[in-house]
Formats: sequence, structure tokens, C-alpha cells
Amino acid sequence: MFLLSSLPALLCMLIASSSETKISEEALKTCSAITCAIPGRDGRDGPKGEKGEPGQGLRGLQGPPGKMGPPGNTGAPGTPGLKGSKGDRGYSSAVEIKLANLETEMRKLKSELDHTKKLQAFSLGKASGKKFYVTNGERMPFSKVKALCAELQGTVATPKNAEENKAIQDVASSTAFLGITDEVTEGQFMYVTGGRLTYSNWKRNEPNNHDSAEDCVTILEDGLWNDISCSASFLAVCEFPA
Ligand code: FUC
Ligand code: CA
Repeated sequence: MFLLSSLPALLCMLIASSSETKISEEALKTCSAITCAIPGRDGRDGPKGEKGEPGQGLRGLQGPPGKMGPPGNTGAPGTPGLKGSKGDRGYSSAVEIKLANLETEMRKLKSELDHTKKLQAFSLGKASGKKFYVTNGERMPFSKVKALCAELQGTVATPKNAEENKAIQDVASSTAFLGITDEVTEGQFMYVTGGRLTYSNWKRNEPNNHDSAEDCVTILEDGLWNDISCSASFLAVCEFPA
């Protein structure tokens, strides 16, 4: 009696439990015909479990490298590098060749000028480190003498001591103008290049400002000085620096 009545229920339970989550329609048909205990719906998901221990299985092989990432931002400039070694001379440009030729030519001209100056100094009896005096042998008023000497980049001969006075006397074959006047203040002789006299070699009773018209100075053949009219004509002697 027990076996007969309990068998369908047992079957029903077995069928119903054969599917874990869903009860098959077959089971429901069977169950509807008999007294059957059907399981309730599944409960809600429980909370997430803690992370498990790493697995014991073999690790897979390393995969291929990933794609290259985008380029990064430009970095700050680095410190300057060391100075490089000197380069070779390279080829001269046409301009450099011309410059080199000009420099060679200039050296030659300088050397020739040096030689010419030595010859000139010798011919003029010019001593080393001493001023020298040159005349063209012409007579002219004082204003013309000044202009001529300036044109030659010199000044009118002006003795500052006995030695220079003698040198001018030797160059001058006749009375010559000196670079001295009292044109600014009567009786106060000055160098035309500026400044009061520091040396004089006046002839006796000179300067006398004869006829109140003598503002210029001449060196006579004996080397003595006489004041004279600037508009009279006398030898032009120019002076050049040592
Ligand atoms: C003397 C000089 C004058 C002028 C006259 C002829 O009186 O002082 O400068 O030479 O002679
Ligand atoms: Ca005089």
C-alpha cells in the first residue's frame, strides 16, 4: 500500500529535481496528476564572494607586445654641447683670393714707401727723430706760404731751439718767413700753430714794428730774426714732423 501510493510522488520529485533552475513541462504534467511538492523560486543572488587564491594551473605564454602608444610631449631643451674642433681651411672664395692679393700688394707698397722715405731723408740731410724742412725756392707773401705748407700737410718752418733754427737757416738760401706773427696782439709774437714763443733769435733792435706795419717774422741769412710786413714776399720753407 505504501509503495503504490508513494511511487508517483517519488517519480515526480526525481523528475522535478532533474532540472535545477527550471521545472520541465513534463514534470509539471506528471505532478498535476499526483500530489507533488514543487520547489520554490530561486532566492536572490548572495553578496559577491572574496577574491579567490591564484590558480595552480600553468601560466599561459606571454602575448605579443601591444600597439605603440601616442608620442609624448616635447621635452625641455638640453644643456649645450661642447665646442667642436676647428674645421679645415676650406676653399677660398674669389673675394678672399682678391683680398690676399691686395694684402700682398700692400706689404710690397709699404716696403717701397719705407725705402723712398729713407732716400728722401738722406737727400734732405734729415736726422732720425728730428723735424725736417723743405723749400721750393720760391718767394711769396706770408698767406701764400701758409697755404702752400698746409697743402703739403706741413706747417710754416718754426724753430723752437737753436738747433732747429740752424737747420732752417741751412735749408733757406735767402731770407725766409717763419711761422710766427703778432697779428692778434701787437708786440705779442705767437706761433701760428698756437702758443707764446718759447725760443727767439732776434737781430739787435728787432722786433721794431717798422712803420707800424710788421706783424710777420723772417729768418735772415745769418740766422737772426727780423719782424717784417706779412704782404712782402720771402722764401717759403715748410716744416714736417719727425
Ligand atoms: C729795419 C727792419 C725793418 C725793415 C727795414 C728796411 O728797420 O727792422 O723790418 O727791414 O729795416
Ligand atoms: Ca723789423
